[in-house]
Amino acid sequence: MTPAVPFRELNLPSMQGNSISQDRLLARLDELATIGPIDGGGSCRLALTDADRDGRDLVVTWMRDLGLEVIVDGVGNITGTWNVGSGAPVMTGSHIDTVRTGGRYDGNFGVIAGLEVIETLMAAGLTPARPLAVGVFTNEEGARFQPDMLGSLVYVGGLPLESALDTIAIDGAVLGDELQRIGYAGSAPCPSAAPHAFVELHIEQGPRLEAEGIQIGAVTGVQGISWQEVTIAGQSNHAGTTPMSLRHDPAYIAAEIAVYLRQIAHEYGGNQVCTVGKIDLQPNLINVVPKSATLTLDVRNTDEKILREVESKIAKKIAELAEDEGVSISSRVLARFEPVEFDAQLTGLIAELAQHHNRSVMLMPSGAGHDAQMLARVCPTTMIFTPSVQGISHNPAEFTNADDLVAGTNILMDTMWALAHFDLSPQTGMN
Ligand code: HGY
Ligand code: MN
Ligand code: MN
Repeated sequence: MTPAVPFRELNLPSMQGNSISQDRLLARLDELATIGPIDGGGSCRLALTDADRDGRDLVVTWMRDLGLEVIVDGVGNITGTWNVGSGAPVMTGSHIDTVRTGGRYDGNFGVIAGLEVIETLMAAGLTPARPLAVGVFTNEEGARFQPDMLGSLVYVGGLPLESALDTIAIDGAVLGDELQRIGYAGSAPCPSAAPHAFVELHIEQGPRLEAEGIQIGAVTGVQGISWQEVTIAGQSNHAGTTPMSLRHDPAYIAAEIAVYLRQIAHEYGGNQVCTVGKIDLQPNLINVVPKSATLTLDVRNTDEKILREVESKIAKKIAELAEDEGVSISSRVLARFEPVEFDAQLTGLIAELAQHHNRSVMLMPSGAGHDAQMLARVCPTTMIFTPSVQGISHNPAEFTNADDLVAGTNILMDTMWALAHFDLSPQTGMN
């Protein structure tokens, strides 16, 4: 895989002795982590909550302090652009919304690293031939509103703005109302103009880099994701008087579904993962056989054909369980994205630059969803991963060593510079 960018001919910022500032990078990560703080040093900034608003306000302040042009689009995506050079911008960025038990690096690192790259280049007096942009995408996590990557999906025209604004949160709020309430119902049009290229820097959020002793992941793509909500309706009854033979117990079926998901993941092995992350029982009381159970299924695989096979086996199993127990089942799709392949030449460039920075590197797919998988629909896109200690993420204990954060950010800086100075021929798909 030979990168299309002969970066050794380009006087990269690192070749001129420039490095990003570790202190500034860590200080911003620490400051953002103080917004929506939770025990263990992580954050809870569910999309479009007051904490998300406060995080947005802080990032917009940093952007304005850098003199970037800040625009907000109709679904609340924020873009800070250093308007230099000419043509479509080279873009980076990520998200600052978190799951309820978020760590301080997931998403935040990609946004803050993008600002750090720009600040370093400005301080060095290096002006790129293209504008550089940093995106902060709305509701990447999909924890409050589904689907995940909703903001970047609208950004690239994959979801009409009107549908996005009508989305109902798990707490009943309406997305458009929440955008208005927090002051981020922007006027910039959706979808947005396609960037020249998009590179997202993110923690791996898994154990592979650390386990293999590798310092950088050059990401080849993102696995397919299937999210659904299953509602099981049974017969609420007295826990003490109702014989087992007469029960129609939704909690029992929910548990059987969770056990089956574990079994089928083991049966397929490989990249197959299945998760029941949320179960809601009603009336949720110790001495009442539940009336209903509502659970979420998160099923992923790098192979679309296998993913479909697993989905249909799960659907068949759920129907059999419901029949045996005499309960009724309804389900709705919360998210469904096929696996995405990133631009092989850009991923090759990441691998080359990692080696140039004396960092060990391996090509790997992403187990987690990312905004990059949406930007890949409109421009050449790739990702850079840095290791997660013990592979922990979506957990306040999430941690990445400072030297890995710095190396990843320096590689992002060189990557953005290279892409701003080397227009690939049309056949390579670069615009
Ligand atoms: O669920 C995911 O993979 C991402 O964190 N939204
Ligand atoms: Mn993320
Ligand atoms: Mn996440």
